Amino acid sequence: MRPLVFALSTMLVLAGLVSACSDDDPVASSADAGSDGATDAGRTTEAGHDGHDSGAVDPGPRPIRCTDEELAENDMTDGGALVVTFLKTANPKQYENRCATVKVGASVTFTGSFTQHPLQAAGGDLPNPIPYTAEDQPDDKLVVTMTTPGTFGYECEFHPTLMFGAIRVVP
Ligand SMILES: [Cu+2]
Repeated sequence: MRPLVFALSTMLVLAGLVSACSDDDPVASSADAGSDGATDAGRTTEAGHDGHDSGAVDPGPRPIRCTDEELAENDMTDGGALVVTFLKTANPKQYENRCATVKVGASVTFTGSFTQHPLQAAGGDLPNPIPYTAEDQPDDKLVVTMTTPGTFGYECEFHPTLMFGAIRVVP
């Protein structure tokens, strides 16, 4: 008999915990909304989270998604022309030559379908010379002249987790 009572009371306690938890959130958030102090505290906490609720909060500077090694591996500082290629079809595929180093004054050619894969700046130094480009270009080529030193990230607007790179520009 005692084990049964124990089991029943355990279930009741667990059920109470579950319902208490599910009840807590709405109560807490409406309390937050009604109190300036609590709302401010909530915002401070949100700002400390990376990614969570970032839609409403400025996430701050974004990191470059090329390592120093990757940038150095594709070294075009001898004057070679950097061509970054991507597909003309909708299929998301990583940029080729996605990480590279060039000299100030170098022209970088992005080539592929910009309507299928809109190009946009993504992280690194500012201002980023890589312009937002969502329309197809003559010969599918966009030429960007790198006029200032820095490391400049870019990505596909539609597939930012699959298509991304960076160009380091050295004096
Ligand atoms: Cu894409």
